[in-house]
Amino acid sequence: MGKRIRLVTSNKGKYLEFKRIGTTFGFEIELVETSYREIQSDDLEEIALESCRRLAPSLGRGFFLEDAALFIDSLGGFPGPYSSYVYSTIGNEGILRLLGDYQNREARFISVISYYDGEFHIFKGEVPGMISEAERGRGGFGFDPIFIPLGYQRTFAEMGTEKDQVSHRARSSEIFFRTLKQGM
Ligand code: ITT
Repeated sequence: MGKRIRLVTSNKGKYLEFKRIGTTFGFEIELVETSYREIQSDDLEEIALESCRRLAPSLGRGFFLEDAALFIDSLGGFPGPYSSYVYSTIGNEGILRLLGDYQNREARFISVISYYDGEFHIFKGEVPGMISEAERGRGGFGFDPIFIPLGYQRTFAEMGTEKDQVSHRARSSEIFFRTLKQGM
């Protein structure tokens, strides 16, 4: 069995992805469901770091959390740090409607992991791509049915576990787990 490390999230889809990716690096991810208040900021790193700081006194060493967001170029980076709120209000359908028939459908997903081991560490991953014309696929979660990573034809929701090789989370996780393995 791998080394156990705790992840704080309320998002089951996110947990399942970290669990799968963690396994490939020899880590066992344990889910911690505890509520905390996120600060508002344009800066994902600041949000992730501050959330981690708030949880550190009660959770102690050896946990991480992640703040992820979708940035759409034609919408000036919207929904960005408001991704969670936008997803739960207007959802994928609302995003497609907002984009209408804009020619430029470029977008990116960013993942920022914040880890506490007595000190605070940040690991960032990004994947460029496009917003699809319609929702496609049943896998994944959140905005997965409308995001096509650069170099692919399928949405994240159509890719299944192949998403683990190319996503923003795959990229932030890779640096994170490699660094952890080296003993920081
Ligand atoms: P926690 O903060 O509790 O971890 P959350 O769902 O609020 O859960 P984020 O703030 O990181 O997580 O995510 C913001 C929104 O972006 C949220 O609606 C997610 O569903 C969505 N999202 C994050 N990562 C995603 C991914 O890999 N694919 C599709 N949507 C994603």
